[in-house]
Amino acid sequence: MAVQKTYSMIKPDGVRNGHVGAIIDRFERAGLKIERMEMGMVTNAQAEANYAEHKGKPFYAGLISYITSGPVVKMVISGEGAVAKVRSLMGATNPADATPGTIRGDFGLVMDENVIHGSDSPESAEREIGIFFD
Ligand code: IDP
Ligand code: MG
Repeated sequence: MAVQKTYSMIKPDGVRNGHVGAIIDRFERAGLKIERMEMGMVTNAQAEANYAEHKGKPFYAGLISYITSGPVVKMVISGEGAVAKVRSLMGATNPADATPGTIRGDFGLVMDENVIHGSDSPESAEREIGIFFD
């Protein structure tokens, strides 16, 4: 394993429902480092770039309008194997399937509002960090 960087984002429902502190606590307890962090809105252009792979899918329009609907917390996270570590702390995409003890398993209810985003590979991480941070 090597030290990696990944991009993670607490989605509008995670912020609105007051889970920011708990989520950051889980990352830090796992030994990950918050390198950069910013609260703010996601622009339409950022949302479309981040979710380009889903363009054309039935849920795409809803996903773009949801992720731009309210403030998010944007983070660059680093650590040994950070990409997979963040994905494992997040849990399955559908909160209904996510294991209790994971962020989505504990704080999410439905696929459309699943609390958190995390890059799925080191290549995605580099691309996504470039979308959200200069
Ligand atoms: P991931 O966030 O676990 O990487 P992806 O398959 O990359 O999952 O999907 C990106 C996001 O799109 C999900 O986090 C979720 O918010 C949304 N999404 C994915 N599939 C569906 C669906 O079938 N219905 C509604 N929203 C979906
Ligand atoms: Mg994904």
